[in-house]
Order: sequence, then structure tokens, then C-alpha cells
Amino acid sequence: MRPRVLVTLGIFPELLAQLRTQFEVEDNQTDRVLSPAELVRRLGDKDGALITGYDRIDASLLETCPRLKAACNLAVGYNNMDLPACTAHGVIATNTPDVLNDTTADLAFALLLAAARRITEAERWLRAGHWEGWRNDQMLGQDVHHATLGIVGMGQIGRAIARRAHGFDMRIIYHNRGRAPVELERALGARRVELDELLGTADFVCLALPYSPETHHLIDARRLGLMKANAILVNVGRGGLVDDAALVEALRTRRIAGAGLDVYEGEPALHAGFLALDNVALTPHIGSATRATRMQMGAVAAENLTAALSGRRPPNLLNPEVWEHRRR
Ligand code: 8YV
Repeated sequence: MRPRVLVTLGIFPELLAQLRTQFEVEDNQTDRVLSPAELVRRLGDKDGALITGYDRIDASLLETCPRLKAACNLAVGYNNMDLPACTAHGVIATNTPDVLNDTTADLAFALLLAAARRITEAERWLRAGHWEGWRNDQMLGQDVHHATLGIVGMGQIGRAIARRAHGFDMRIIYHNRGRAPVELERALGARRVELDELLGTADFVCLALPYSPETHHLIDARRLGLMKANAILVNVGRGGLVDDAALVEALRTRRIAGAGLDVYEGEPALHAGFLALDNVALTPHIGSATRATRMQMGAVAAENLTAALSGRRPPNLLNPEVWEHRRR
């Protein structure tokens, strides 16, 4: 019998058709995120799952899914998966790194530019019929070129953002656990600094790091208080990295100048305060949302699933211990 697989959210039909050639697939093309109870019910008799960052795979779920061998995220971030619990239950966990780096960096830059040059605010104002003529001091924004960008999280996406910033003649500082390759630092003129120094120096702060209990509310009221008054915060990492209530307050009181956000605590709900503010550009978690990139993410996730369910080591294995254990 072919392995049974659950695909938790809508995927491109061609990818679904491809999966159906190998697996008995239960799909959810409705685009409605499954509730935890529904996920438990539907996964109970499955061998594998192609999931998104909104599906929580944890110990309590895994206890009810004895057949499950692989959970393959259609995302690079994997804070939705409890890796030690997956390992304890012999479940392979995978993600989709690399293929979305440039696309996500493009969106980070779009948000940075939008917030700096007040693009979404200006468009709303124009559509509302307020434009009565050119004025010298109309919609004055901030220069991006030659400003200082502070990147928090210098992984592959952070580096792709840095390459774009270099093209805008920005000064680049970054904060990361480890140091980026020296050649990269040299080529981009990037310097590693402590987080608090970065926040006090940068005109633009861009978050491109994973979310975990350790990075929960990394940017809180205290750290927002360290930022320059002209500073703009961009988050393409994850909701939860920022204390959204504290950010709303910092934006409302102009403690910082603006923000560009793609991710939110508790999304798709977002803090109502953001909606009332003009100095924040908002997008609905579309960092990797181009057809080409989503096709590639789908292909990578499918390859991980196929490998995991046919006894091959998946290319993007997140818990190698589970693999070593199987081979013993
Ligand atoms: C996903 C993302 O589309 O890859 C990630 O980590 O945030 C997005 O690219 C989203 O998480 C849904 O899985």
C-alpha cells in the first residue's frame, strides 16, 4: 500500500498531482488552517505530512499519531515544530531553506523603502483624494542611501538583505551569534556588533532571525527605547520577535519613526493599534510569496517527504539524531 500523506493547506495543483503519483493524499485545498483538533484527527492514520508554519507539531499531537514518520514544513522557519518531541517519536522533520532567501530579502527591502519613503501612507492619502498639488514639504521621508542598516540575524536571508543594502551604499552593521565569513564582511563593509549597540546606531533595523523561546520579544520596550528617533524597524522574521504592544506604543508616540512589518504576534490577527497608525507599512506574511519561489518551496518540501518515506535521508533534515537512530 502506498504511504498515506496529509497536505494541510492549499498547494499548487501540479504539486498535488505529483504527490498523488506516489502517495495516498488527503488534501485541504480550502486554504482554511486546520484547528489543532482537526490536525490530530486527520494525522492519526498518516505516514507523512506536508505542513506549513501554522501547523503545530508537538508532543501531544505526536502521541496520537503512531504511524507518522515525517513532517515536512513548507517554510524555512520551523518554530512550529518541537524537534526534540519529533526525535523522541521517531518523526523526521524538514524545512525548505535557501530557495526563498532572495525573495524574502526583496520583501524586506520593499518594506524598508516603503516605510522610509512613506509609500503606503502616501498612496492611501492620494486615493482618499487629499492631493491638491505639489508642496515642498509634502510626505517628506528618509534617505535610504548612505544610511546605516542594522541586520539582526545574519543567516542566508540576512546576507541577501545586506547585499541589497550594499547596492544602496548603506553602511551595514549586524548582530549574529557567530561571525559572518570575513570575505563577506569585507565585500559588503559589514561589521558585527552587540545588539544594543546596533539598536543605538542603526537608522534601519531589520529582523531576519528565527523565532524561539530565546528570541521571544527580543525587541521589547527597553530595546525600542535604545533606537534612534529617526529609526525604522523592519520584521520579516517571525511574529513574537517583537513585543507588538510595545512597538505600537513606540510608533504612536514617535519614539521611533516607523516600521515595515510582514509578520505579527498571533497572526493572522494583528494588534489593532497598527491599523490606526500611518507610520507603519503592513504586509500579510508574504515574504516568500512569488509563484517561482513557492513552486521551489513546494518542490523542496515534496522531495523531503518522498525521501523520508522511501528510506532516503531527506536533503533538509532538521533532526539528524532521528536518522542516526534509525540506522542503528
Ligand atoms: C512560509 C515563512 O510561507 O518560510 C518561512 O519561514 O515564513 C514563509 O515562507 C510560511 O511560514 C507558511 O509556511
